[in-house]
Amino acid sequence: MSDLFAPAGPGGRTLLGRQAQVLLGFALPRADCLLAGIAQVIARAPLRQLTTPGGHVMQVAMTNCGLLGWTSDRRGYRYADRDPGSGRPWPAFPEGFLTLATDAAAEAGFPGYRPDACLINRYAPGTRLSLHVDRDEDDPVAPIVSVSLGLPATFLWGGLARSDRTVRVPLAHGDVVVWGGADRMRFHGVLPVPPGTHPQAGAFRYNLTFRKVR
Ligand code: MD3
Ligand code: FE
Repeated sequence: MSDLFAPAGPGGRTLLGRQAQVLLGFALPRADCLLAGIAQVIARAPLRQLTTPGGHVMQVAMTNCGLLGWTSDRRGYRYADRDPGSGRPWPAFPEGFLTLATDAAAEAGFPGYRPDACLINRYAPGTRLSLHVDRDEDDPVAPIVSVSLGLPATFLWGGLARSDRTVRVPLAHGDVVVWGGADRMRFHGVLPVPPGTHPQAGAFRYNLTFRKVR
């Protein structure tokens, strides 16, 4: 309990819950490779601001790679094996994506992780992601691995109910968050990204979330 939220340097980790932790700087040595992979995916499956079932246009621009991709429109949220924008299958995981996800999951206590989807989120300054739970995946305890790249941001880490108090967690370029098990269904979100430019990513924050959907 006393080590929850304890500060740690690069190569260290912050425990957010029993089965949720930040691996500080874990992706830093692979960040350039990951950004190159993101550019490859975006070239074939362009980023889009999706519409929610309620008719709102999401601020975050999204695309996917892997066998399945998360998507949304007036009919609902779902995973699809094709990009609704083009009708083509999502691009495969670029070089380095799968090993980063499996290495991070193993480091956080989830050996043998085999994600089948990777959602790519792009945030311009001012963009936020409101408090939500990811519940469109079949397995409610399989971990999600999140990789932050580019501009820094502050995450909100909540509880199992929307009204539970939230903790603010700063995340920087190269930080990786892994959360599964009992912590998988917690509410979370991202505060508006502050203005800035990043040497490798320009005026954007990118986030990869690897998921095991099926
Ligand atoms: C809560 N993405 O795509 S990753 C999503 O940064 C999504 O783009 C967010 O939620 C993003 O569904 C956040 C999930 C996450 C990662 C780290 C956290 C939630 C967190 C750290 C602390 C609290
Ligand atoms: Fe989420």
